[in-house]
Formats: sequence, C-alpha cells, structure tokens
Amino acid sequence: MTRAQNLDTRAHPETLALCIQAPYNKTKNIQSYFDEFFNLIKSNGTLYDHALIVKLREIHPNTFLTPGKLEEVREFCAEKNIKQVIISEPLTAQQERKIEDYIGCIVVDRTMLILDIFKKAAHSAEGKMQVEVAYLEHKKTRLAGKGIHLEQQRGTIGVMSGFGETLKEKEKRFIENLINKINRQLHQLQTRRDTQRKQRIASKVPHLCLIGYTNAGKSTIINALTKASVLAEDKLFATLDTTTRELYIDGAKKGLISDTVGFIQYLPHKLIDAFKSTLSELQYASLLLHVIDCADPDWQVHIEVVHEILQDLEVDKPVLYVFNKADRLNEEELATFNVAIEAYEPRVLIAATSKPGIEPLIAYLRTWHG
Ligand SMILES: Nc1nc2c(ncn2[C@@H]2O[C@H](COP(=O)(O)OP(=O)(O)OP(=O)(O)O)[C@@H](O)[C@H]2O)c(=O)[nH]1
Ligand SMILES: [Mg+2]
Repeated sequence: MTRAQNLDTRAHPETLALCIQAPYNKTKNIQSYFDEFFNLIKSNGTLYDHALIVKLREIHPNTFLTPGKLEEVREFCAEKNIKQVIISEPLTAQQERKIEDYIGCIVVDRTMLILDIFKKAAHSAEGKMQVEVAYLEHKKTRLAGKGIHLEQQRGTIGVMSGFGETLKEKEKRFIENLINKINRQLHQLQTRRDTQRKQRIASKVPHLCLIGYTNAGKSTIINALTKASVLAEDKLFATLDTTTRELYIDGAKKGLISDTVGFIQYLPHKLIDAFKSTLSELQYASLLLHVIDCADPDWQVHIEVVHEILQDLEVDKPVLYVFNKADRLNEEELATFNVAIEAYEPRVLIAATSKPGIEPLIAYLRTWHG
C-alpha cells in the first residue's frame, strides 16, 4: 500500500511510514493500530510521503525484519528515493543499526517517535527534565558504533540537520554526566513533591486521578468538571504535565482531581521509568477515573494496556471505568456496547463534550465519598 501526500518535499526528507503487523501484536483491528501510528506521526508534526504494510510471521532477533522483508523494504526505499523510515515498532539499538545499514536510510523507531512527541509536549520543568532523561538514555544506546554518515544526517524527525551533528562528537560519558545532573535536579523537585503529598495525605483530602489511553478524553473531562483550561485536542499525548484542581459538585468540595499523561501500546519503558515519579501520585489516589474512548474499535486492548501499566507501576486503587464519547456510537452500536461493558464495574457511560452527556459522571461523584 502506498499513500502519497501533498508535501513540500524540500522541507523534509522523503519519508516512509513502515507499518508492521507483528506476531506479538494483540490488536483486534490492525488497521486501527496503523491509524494510531499515522496519528502518532501527525501528532509529532511530521509528514510522510509513503506508507507500506509489512506482515511478519516472526521477528528476526538481529534485524527485526526477516531477510526477505528487509530486501522488499530496501527495494521500495531505493525506488522511491526514501531517506527516512519511521517504523511502527520499538527496535533494539542493534536492529535499528542493521536496518539502517542495509537499506541506507535513517530509521526512526516507535520509541524515538514517541520521545519526540513528548519532547514537544512537555511544558513544566519537571516534565521537560523527565523527557530529556528518557531521550538521552535512548540516544546513549544509539551512539555506539553508528555509521558516521548516518549520524551526520540525523536530526530530529523530519529535519536532516542540527542535533545529530553535535551528538556525534559527544561521548557516552558526556551523556551519562548530563543524565546524572538532570536526575539530581529532578530529585530536588521530587523531594518537594513528597512534602506536598505528605501535607495532602495528612489533610485527608480525597484525590481523584484521571488516567487512561491517550486521546480518550481525560483533559476534556477535567475541563468540564472544574475551571481548568487544559489543552484538549485530537492529538496523541496532548497532555504530559499533571494538572490538579479542586473538584466541586453542586457547590460541595469533593477533593482534588488530577489529569495525567496518557498511555499507549508499546509505550517505551524508558518513558514509564522517566514518568514514574509523576505517576507515583497514582499510588495515593482515592479513586482512579479510568477514561476509555468507546468509539475506538480497540477499546478493550486499550483497557488492557492501561491495566498492564498500572500493574507495572504497582498501583492498585479503586477504579471507576468512565466510558467516554458515547455520542459517537449509534443506537445499535450503543446496545451492543452496553452488553460488552457489563464486566467493568463500577462504570459510567458519558459524552464529556456536552452538559447532559457528562451528567452520569457527575451523578456518580455526587454520591461518592473518598
Ligand atoms: N465526540 C466526542 N469527542 C470527545 C469527547 N471527549 C473528548 N473528545 C475529543 O477527543 C479528543 C481528545 O480529547 P482530550 O481530552 O484531549 O483527550 P486526552 O485523554 O486528554 O488525551 P491526551 O492528553 O492526548 O492523552 C479531543 O478532540 C476532544 O474534543 C466526547 O465525549 N465526544
Ligand atoms: Mg490530555
């Protein structure tokens, strides 16, 4: 499959979006997984000129792609004069290097793509530092042994200059020193956070945390429930920084409510690690509002992804399943959906973008006591 876009090709290298259907992929609807990948690329502000789907029966440990598929991709890239390949999967440093060497293009893996989005979306000092640490950790593994010619070309995604050139000269040790320095600064911020948290716990104010898959509608909900003005848009990872507001229902204070970073399938571990301190807030939540986009065909997989990440973070707290975007289902779909969600308790079904639509959540919170 190829998909041509109207692009100004002078502004960016000829780019291929390489969609992999991997044997480990649990997605029921592979097209929706690919659409999510295209959305990730779009959310990063990157353009791609072609898209190619490759179905893998197995993962080759060294090159990720099996030899036949690797050759197919190489031929495609040569024919279309492609300079940069963005791949839907996370790769090891070795796999990335081997593919680059074989096809002669820059390869950007899923981890790098998400890191790039995070880098752009982080606004708070802490968020920026957390992303920077993850970014440097990733870069560190990619420096060793990289062919100089590719390293010179490498920039941030879509821009073939700048960043790579300076990184090329910097040694691993320099990066490690930088990571240590940022980690020390982060540690100071975390100490402050611990103090604030202790005060909050002592004051016994209930704390609700909005969690869930990216783009599910978490920020839309906090905006609707409070006077927050968190950016809510149809973009993956619009929110990186935690926002906390007081929550009033019918004039009665219910506690605090926080909006948090969204999750995604195959979220780079480095990023979970980097955000562990921010996400550790979830350990102290009185209630997790797990927001799910019910119009996404993969909503069940998304719930599983969130469950797995919570397990990884060792967060085991009361959950309210908030099935959102009900307005995007027609009557028939809604009837089927209502049966499918029976296993998820307690739950509400809402449409956060309208006043009557969000009422079931407000009704739940009205009778909720932390
Ligand atoms: N139709 C419809 N759209 C909604 C609803 N709730 C949210 N949206 C839209 O979904 C998109 C994502 O909403 P956000 O609130 O930014 O989602 P989020 O979970 O905060 O996303 P990230 O911060 O990127 O993880 C926006 O375009 C919203 O307007 C809803 O109930 N119905
Ligand atoms: Mg958000």
